[in-house]
Formats: sequence, structure tokens, C-alpha cells
Amino acid sequence: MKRRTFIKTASLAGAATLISKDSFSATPSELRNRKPLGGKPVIISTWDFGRAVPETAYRTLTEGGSLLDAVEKAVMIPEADPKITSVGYGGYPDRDGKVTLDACIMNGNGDCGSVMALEHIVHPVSVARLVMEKTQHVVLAGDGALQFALEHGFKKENLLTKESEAAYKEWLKTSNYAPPKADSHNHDTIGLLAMDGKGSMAGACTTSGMAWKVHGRVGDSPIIGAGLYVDSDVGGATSTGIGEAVIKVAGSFLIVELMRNGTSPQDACRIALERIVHKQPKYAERGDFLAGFVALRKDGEIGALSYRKGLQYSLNRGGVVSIVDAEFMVK
Ligand code: SD4
Repeated sequence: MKRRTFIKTASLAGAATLISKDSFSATPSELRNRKPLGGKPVIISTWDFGRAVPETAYRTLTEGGSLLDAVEKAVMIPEADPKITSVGYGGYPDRDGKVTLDACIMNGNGDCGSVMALEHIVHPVSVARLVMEKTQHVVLAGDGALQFALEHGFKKENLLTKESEAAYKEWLKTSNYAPPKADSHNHDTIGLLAMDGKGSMAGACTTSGMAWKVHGRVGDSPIIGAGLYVDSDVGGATSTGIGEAVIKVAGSFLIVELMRNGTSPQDACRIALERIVHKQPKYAERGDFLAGFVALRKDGEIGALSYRKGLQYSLNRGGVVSIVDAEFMVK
């Protein structure tokens, strides 16, 4: 079989289709269990934001950059892309027409920084990194975060594109708040985890959050432990989907702690999603509820699971990139 055209449908109920766009044909479970190749880096991120994302993170590491450089540079790609309506520049605004961005960054020693509801800055992840490196704090929010960014040389920009403004005007006709369905056409938040060849890790997560949200709403993505958590002793996890649901179970922290206690990354993702719908059955009742996690354990084993079908993840294992449909829990 030609690797480029390899498409395999897993036969297990609820299992997903693997799309291997490159030279890496394996089932999701084979991918999950593959160990780090000769001590080479492993990168995993939510959705398919293009090959440049996992390639950039990998190249940064192999060219001697730090883990923080790797995760920051990789997620800056969708942040700057005006066509991506769920991250950074071009992201859909809130119900007042304002684009407010959430982002965080964390390394495996527990150093972390975060910005919440930040306006006018194309690269919130870079501001989050500066919060971590230049202040005694972890989180800056709203106007204070903007002031901090401007003081550190970031340029104030209009993040609304012609297209996102047109979408907002269309939405205003009904002003009906319904979080957009998360699927591969509505590319969602990027959460990215990177491990170097020695098992040290870092992660970043960045988003424009839910379109048409209440002004000032902050999702899971910039909340350490909800949208992202990394511990080089164990591994990391990051999330996408309805942030409120993920916050309620401290999803990423939960997954890392489960892995610490011996649960596999895939089972840890499943337990976190089960926890959400066990505690809050209303989410399971919603036909379009989507939350998903990706996880990376120190030995290179990965997990990736969404509540409903639709999540993809990007993987770069030892320099080989694959874009994979994640397994899901319910049809
Ligand atoms: C949020 N989790 O703000 C993010 C956005 C997202 O599907 O991933 N939406 O809730």
C-alpha cells in the first residue's frame, strides 16, 4: 500500500479513522504505544493546523532551541494566520465585536505564564511567556495584560479581519449564542506538547475562545491545570472544546495525575471525559458537545480522545509527521 494514500478504518466500535498523510502508517493504538525513537523529540497538538506546526516545534528542538522556544514558535503559526477563526489574528470576536485572546505556556518544572482576555496582540503566547519570565506572577488579564504587552514592545493591532467582521455582522442578525460546533472545519484551539529526546517537556495553548462569548469570558485554555498542564516527571496534557466543561474537572491536571499513578495516557483522557459527563450530564445530553484531550507521557506514549467524533491531532515523532483522527467516545 502506498503510504501517502494510506487510510485505514479501525474496526472497533467508536474507534476512529486514521489518516496518515505521510510516511507513518499505523493504527492509533500502534502510534500510541510507540516509544521515542532513539531519544528523539515527540510533539503532539490538537487539530490539524498544517504540517508546519509540528515541523517547526521539532526543528526548533533539533537545531538547539529550548522546549519553550519550540512550543511558542509552533503555536505562533496559527496565531498569525488570518484564515484560522479560532486562534489569534482573525479569530471570531465576542458578542460585543471584540477579539479577546487566551493563552498560556508551561515547562515541565512548573514554570508557567498566562494571559486572559487579551485584546489587540497577535501573539498572546509570547506575552504569556514574558509574564512567566519577567514577572513574579502567573496570570495577567484584560487591560493589565495589554498594558504589560505594550510596555514590552508588542504592537497594538486590529485583530478583526474583513472576514471575521462579516461573520460577526451575520451573527448579529440573530445574536443567538450557541458555541460553534467544534470539528475539523472549525479548527479550534491549539494545545501543543513537546518532549525533547531526554524526556523534558513543555506545552502551550492559545485560542480566541468561543465565538460570540460574553465579553470578558475566559475559557479553559489559559488556565493552568485546565487547558494545559505539564510535568516532566510524568507528562503533559492539553484540551480543546467547550472550556467550561474542562475547567469544571481541571481536565489537564487530572490527566497528568492519572498518568502519574500508572494510568495510560489514553485511559487518562477517557477518565477525564467520563468525569465531565458524570458530574455534568447536561453535556452528554447536548448533541453537539465536544471536548477532547491530547496527552504525552514521559516515555513517549500518547493519548488522544474526544467526546464526539471530529477531533484530529498532529504528531511529530522523531521527525515523522502524521495527522490522525482521534478516537472518540460516543457517536
Ligand atoms: C475555550 N477550549 O475557550 C476553548 C475553545 C475551544 O472548541 O477549544 N473551542 O473554551
